[in-house]
Amino acid sequence: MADTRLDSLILRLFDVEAVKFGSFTLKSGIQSPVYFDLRVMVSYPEIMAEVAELLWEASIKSGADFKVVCGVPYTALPLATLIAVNHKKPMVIRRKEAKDYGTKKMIEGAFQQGDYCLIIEDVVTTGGSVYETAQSLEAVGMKVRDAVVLLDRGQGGNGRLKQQGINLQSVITLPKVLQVLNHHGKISSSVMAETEQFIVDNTFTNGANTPTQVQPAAAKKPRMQMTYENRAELCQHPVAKQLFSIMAAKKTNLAFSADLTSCQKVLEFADKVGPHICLLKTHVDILEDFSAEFVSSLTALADKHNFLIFEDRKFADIGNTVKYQYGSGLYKIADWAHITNAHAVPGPGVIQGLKEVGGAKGRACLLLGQMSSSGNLATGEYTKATIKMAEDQADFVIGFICTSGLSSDPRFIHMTPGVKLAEGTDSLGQQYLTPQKVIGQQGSDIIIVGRGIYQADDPVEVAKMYKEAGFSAYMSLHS
Ligand code: 5BU
Repeated sequence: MADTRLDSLILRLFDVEAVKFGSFTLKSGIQSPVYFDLRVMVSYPEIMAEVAELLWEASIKSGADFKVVCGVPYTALPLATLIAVNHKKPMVIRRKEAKDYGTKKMIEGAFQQGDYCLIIEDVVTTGGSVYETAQSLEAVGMKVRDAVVLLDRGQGGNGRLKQQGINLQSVITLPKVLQVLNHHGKISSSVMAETEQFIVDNTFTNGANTPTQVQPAAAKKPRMQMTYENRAELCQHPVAKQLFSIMAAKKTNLAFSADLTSCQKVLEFADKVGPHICLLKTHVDILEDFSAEFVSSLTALADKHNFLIFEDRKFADIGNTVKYQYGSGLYKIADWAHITNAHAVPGPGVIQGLKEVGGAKGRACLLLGQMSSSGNLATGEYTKATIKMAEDQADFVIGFICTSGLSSDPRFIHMTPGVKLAEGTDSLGQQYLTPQKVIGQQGSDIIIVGRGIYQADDPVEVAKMYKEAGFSAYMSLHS
């Protein structure tokens, strides 16, 4: 009987696209073949009612004893409300807004010190949101020992919460969802197998191997809600620290990609747009007249306008070779570029090789976690492995080239190329997103703009527009 109820709920959730299969980037940056978006439930009263009832029954069956209920904001708020009203249990509301920290009460509602509170959640992956909610409740004097969730993704959240003294009861599990959908012909056996493998590969154990693990204790807020000033303070690498400080001081997250073929042109643009950028990106191997004088002039302009220089070299060879490519030859990149970047494809040796040359000179490196061009292969497992590689050598790797936020660690800086004021493509596979989308929605920190600026009729005016668009997207995350 119970199974029939669960089966029909799972099928309904699939019908209303609360569960989807494909390729999705999770909050942690991990690519997942399955995604739950239970927010849509609010549009289906019968689903809401059934979910609330099943949550209630699961909590009672587990023997949870509590006086108050609290939903993890936002999706579980209406569920907690239904439970509170239907079963005459008082509810409290936890505020989520970062700006309210310290100034307003984090928990609204009437309760007694020592009251036990049941936490209600829609989906648990790592257990992080439930734990945060428990901390807020405990901070005001309530006690938490039980939580109930509609869906446990089975990636270790349960175990982690247990370690924190919280019993998590779930109504459905991901294997159950897969089994029901496969049984009813909604997903193929290969999708089912792929998703099962994903769960096995992405189970969060006692801390190892997850991008969220490196988040320092000092980082109380999500990365995107932290100011550049806060992040500069947290960074240990001097280049990362300096970059965040420049972004804060100049109020800009714009990097200019100076993809011009004459030194004179690059220097002219650097001088003109310099006041509006935090970083200037070069491809020195496209310059027809590269010289040591060019390097000293560019460095002088970087000092004059307070921006850093990033040579977009994309190293991709074995450690021993990249050492020479970085430090020797015509360009001697390590001598002048504050930042360079590398593909993760050769393995960690590429970073070690670069570090041998650049480490002593105080240089920093970004890894290419994702690319902007259509059909590129830097996705899924590759991106995940790249994040891990960055975490393992965070003394030299300060962040990523990416199209979306990859790490929750606020010390990692995320830079995104493929940016224009309007979305679109070029004829060779480049894909453009807007500053608002990149910073405001995708979780990146810096927009990299080339043709959008240097091909404009008035590059300086347009650079200001990009600066304004990028910075207001950042500010919108703080207001
Ligand atoms: P555009 O003119 O704004 O399209 O130039 C984008 C720049 O960023 C250009 O120098 C590229 O080499 C660079 N780039 C990119 O576009 N996409 C990527 O994934 C990476 C670098 Br990595």
